[in-house]
Amino acid sequence: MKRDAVFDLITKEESRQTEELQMIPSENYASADVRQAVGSVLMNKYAEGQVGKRYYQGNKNIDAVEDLCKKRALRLFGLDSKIWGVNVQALSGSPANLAVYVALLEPKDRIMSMFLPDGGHLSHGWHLPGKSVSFVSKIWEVEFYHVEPTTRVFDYDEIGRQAKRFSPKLIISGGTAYPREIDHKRMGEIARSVGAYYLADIAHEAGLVAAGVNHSPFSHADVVTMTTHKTLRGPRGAMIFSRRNKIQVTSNKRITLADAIDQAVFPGIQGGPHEHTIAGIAVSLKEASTSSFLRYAKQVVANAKTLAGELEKAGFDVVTGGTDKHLVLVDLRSSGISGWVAAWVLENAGIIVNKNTVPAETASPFYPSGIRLGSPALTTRGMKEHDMRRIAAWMIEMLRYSARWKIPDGKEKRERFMRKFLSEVSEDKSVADVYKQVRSFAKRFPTFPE
Ligand code: DSN
Repeated sequence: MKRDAVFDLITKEESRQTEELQMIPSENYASADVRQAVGSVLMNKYAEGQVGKRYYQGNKNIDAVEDLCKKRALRLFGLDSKIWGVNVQALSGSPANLAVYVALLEPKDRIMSMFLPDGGHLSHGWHLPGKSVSFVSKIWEVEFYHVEPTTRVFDYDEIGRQAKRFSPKLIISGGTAYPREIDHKRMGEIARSVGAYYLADIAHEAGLVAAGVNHSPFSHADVVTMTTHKTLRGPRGAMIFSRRNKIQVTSNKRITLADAIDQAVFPGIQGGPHEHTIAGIAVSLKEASTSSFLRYAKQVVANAKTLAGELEKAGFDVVTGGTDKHLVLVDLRSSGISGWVAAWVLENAGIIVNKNTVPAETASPFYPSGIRLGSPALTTRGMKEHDMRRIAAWMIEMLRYSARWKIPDGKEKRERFMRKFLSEVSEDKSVADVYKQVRSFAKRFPTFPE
C-alpha cells in the first residue's frame, strides 16, 4: 500500500528542522523519549477529573502518570506540596491563563497586564481602542502597563502608581518579547499593595527558572503559569502552579486557589485532559532536573547574549541593549528595514526567526518593525558562543541585503511588491550562497538531544 502522504510531509519537516537554523525563541527540540511518550497509547484514554477522582473507569495507569508528573513538577521548582498545588491538564498556555481568570475573577473584574508591543501576550487580554482582540477583554476589564520609552524597560514605580489608580483584582507579568528579567519581588509587592492577585506567566523562561538561571517568581506570586515546550523543552502543553495556602472567598464558598484552579480547568473550560501530553511533560521534567539541563540553560543565555552583542556591534538597535535570557528583539526602524522583509530574507537563507512588533510600534502586526530571535533550539543542538558569532555574521549580511526592499503603501502595490520580492529573493545569488553555507553548517549538529 502506498505510504500516507502525511508521513512524507513529516519526513520533509524533519529535514527542514535539521538543515535550517531554528531561532524562534519559543521553539525547541523535544527528546526522543518525550516524543515517544506523546505518541503513546495514553492518547486513547479519557480521564476527566483529578488523580484518584475520575469520571471514567480504567484510569489506574493514567492516575500514576499524572501523579508522577505533578510530583516531578513541584520537585523541579523546589515547591512544598502543602503550600503549592499544580495542575498539568491545561492544553496549552492560553487555556492555562484563561483557567486562572475563570478561577480568580468574576466577570467585569479588572486585570492589569503587559502591553503587547512592549512584550506582552495576547492571552493577557489584548485589545485595541474600542476593539476586543482576545476574548478575555470582552469578559474582563483590562488595562496595560508599558515600558519606559527611552530605556524600553519597566519602571516599577510607575506600574505601582498605575495599579493604585486602576485598582485591578489581578496583575499579570510575562509575555513573549521582553528581553529582560521581570522583578517578581516588586510585582508581588505592587499586587499586594492594592489587594490584587499576582500571576507570573513564565511560559518563555520556565526552563531558565527551573535551572536557576533566571529568578524564580514562586516566593512572590499567587499563581505561576508556564508552557512546557519552550525553554523547558517538553511537549506542547502547560502547567498552572497555585497556592494551597491562600483561600479564595466567593459569595458562597471558601476554597484554596489550587482547588479553584483545578475546577476552572475541568469542568470549567476543558473536557478530557491529554494524558499522552502529560506523560511527555513528566519525561521532560525529569530531563530538566539533570546537571546537563543546568549546563544547557546557562548556555542558552550565553548564546543569546552573544547574538545580541554581535547584532548591536553591527549597528542594529537591540531593544534594551541586550538580553537576560534566551531571546533578542531587534527594532529595525533605524536601519530602514521592515520586519516582514527581514524575516523572509532570513528564511530564504535558512535562518528562521519571526517578525515582531516592538515598543512604540508604528506599523501593523503583520508588517511589524522588528524581528525576534533566540537561542533555545540552537543550544539544544550543542552550539556555543563561537557558533553564534558565525550565525550572527550571516544574519547581519542578510539584514543589510534586506534594506534594499521597501514595502510600498496601498493594498494593490503591496501585493505586487510581495510577489516580486518573494520571487526575486528566492533566486538571489547572495541569499542562496548564505543558504548553502547555513545548510552545511546546520547539518553538523544533531537536532534532538539523547
Ligand atoms: N506563540 C508564542 C511565542 O512565540 O512566544 C507565545 O504564545
